[in-house]
Amino acid sequence: MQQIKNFINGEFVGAASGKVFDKRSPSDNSIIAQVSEAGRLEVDQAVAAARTAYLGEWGSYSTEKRVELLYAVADEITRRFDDFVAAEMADTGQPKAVMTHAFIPRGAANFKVFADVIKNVPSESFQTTTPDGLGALNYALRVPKGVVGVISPWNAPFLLMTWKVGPALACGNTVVVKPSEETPMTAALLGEVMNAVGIPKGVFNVVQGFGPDSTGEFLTHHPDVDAITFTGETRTGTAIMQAAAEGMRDVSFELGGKNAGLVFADCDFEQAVEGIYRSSFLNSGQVCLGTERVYVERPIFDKFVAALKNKVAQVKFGRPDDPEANYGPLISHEHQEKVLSYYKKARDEGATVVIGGGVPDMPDDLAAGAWVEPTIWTGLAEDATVMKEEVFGPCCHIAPFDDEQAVIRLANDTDYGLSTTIWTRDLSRAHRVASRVEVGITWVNSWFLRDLRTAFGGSKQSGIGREGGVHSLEFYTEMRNVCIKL
Ligand code: NAD
Ligand code: 6OD
Repeated sequence: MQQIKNFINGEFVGAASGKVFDKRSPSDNSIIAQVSEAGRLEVDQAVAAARTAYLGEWGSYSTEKRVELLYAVADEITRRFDDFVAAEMADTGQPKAVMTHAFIPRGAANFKVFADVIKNVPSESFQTTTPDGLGALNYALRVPKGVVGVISPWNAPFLLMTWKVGPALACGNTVVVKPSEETPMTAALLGEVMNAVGIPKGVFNVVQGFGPDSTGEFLTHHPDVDAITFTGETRTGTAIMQAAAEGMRDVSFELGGKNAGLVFADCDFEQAVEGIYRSSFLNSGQVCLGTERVYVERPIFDKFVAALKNKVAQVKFGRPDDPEANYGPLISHEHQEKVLSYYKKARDEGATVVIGGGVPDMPDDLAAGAWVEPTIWTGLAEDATVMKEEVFGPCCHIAPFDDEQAVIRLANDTDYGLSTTIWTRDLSRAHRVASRVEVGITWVNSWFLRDLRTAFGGSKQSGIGREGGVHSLEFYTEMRNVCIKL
């Protein structure tokens, strides 16, 4: 049985309490690892190690030296690509292709991109006039925040964790990472990578465990953590914000979504069907940027529903390494229960189930996994529960619309504001609609296409702040002004 430990001050350590928890396979519910649950003691040790490294060796490195090491981290991830792919497949149950083409390469890119950003950051300076006519020179020093707590979710664990660790380290901070209890493996592997390339002890630490009354809470309440970056549910964000208020720590939050896809009759039909299929069902619908509300212009509504149904009918459930399979389970039985309760609610509130709605028949060796059918609904009122709350599962509701103004109102009628996709060949319409949807990112005729130099984040209850490219510096550094009288 694989034993996964905490990574503190460059060493893999268990919990002094001896506490471990089981990590189960989403595909068949078998126990695939035992994970040491970090208690207050281990969190204290990790934060102390991070502080010492910040004030010591790491803090003394030049930007060039950090950049060189971050490139080495990216190269070592690439060298151990297969290990990362295998670990993430085991943790999430998602198909190998998703890992090899998207999630793991992004982990390496997250270090390179921010190494490049930090090399090219200019500093600002101002000449100020003074009554004696000699003037003063003001210039800005950009300094790291210190010890950053990174709390990450399970849906794209390595991508989302490194998306925070990369910029944090590039800016000269040290980190204590708390990955999701559902996906402990790739964070532990990253500890091996850090040691292999010579990242000083204490710069990167991992504490494994749960959220409330456990590791996550101990970390977010820790007084020696200077800033907290979090990706996860909006409700958890609220709890973490309360913790961060003690000591006035800064937060950066990437939270839930209830994203709309707007399909206009003038779209490239095949492209739109494929795009909505991916955005609603990739990773078994467990993508914050995914589309759970689809609005299709009335002249193509019936044809669109039939085409999307046809694509969904072709999914092949199976293990991540099954070359015939292209569709995985949900992360856990707990999440399966939640998604199935939304499926029931949709039926109770009058949905027409176009396809899916339940648990698929699986062969005996997979029957204990957390499987659910990808599901399409039509016919719900706009105030139905699944039109308002994030399901975070493989499902979407499709409704017809008649005009541009009306569909913009529908898209914006939500507490969330993460992403929108617009499918149209009319460029003027694309610009018009993109400027009016209240979200952090709008895709036109595409989805999940990311240039990591752009600002990423959510509006309304989908987040606080923006990360990406130079925007990450706003969170991972602070500016100090120096004024020199000339
Ligand atoms: P979650 O909020 O349940 O957990 C996320 C992390 O927070 C986990 O590591 C968990 O252990 C920890 N945690 C939970 N309660 C905590 C507490 N009180 N104090 C400290 N830590 C705590 O989210 P999840 O179920 O892992 O992920 C799914 C959610 O994440 C969805 O809502 C999804 O939309 C969101 N998400 C958002 C983005 C984005 O970029 N906006 C990206 C991915 C996922
Ligand atoms: O691409 C990213 O940087 C990012 N944060 C993606 C989020 C995916 C959500 O599931």
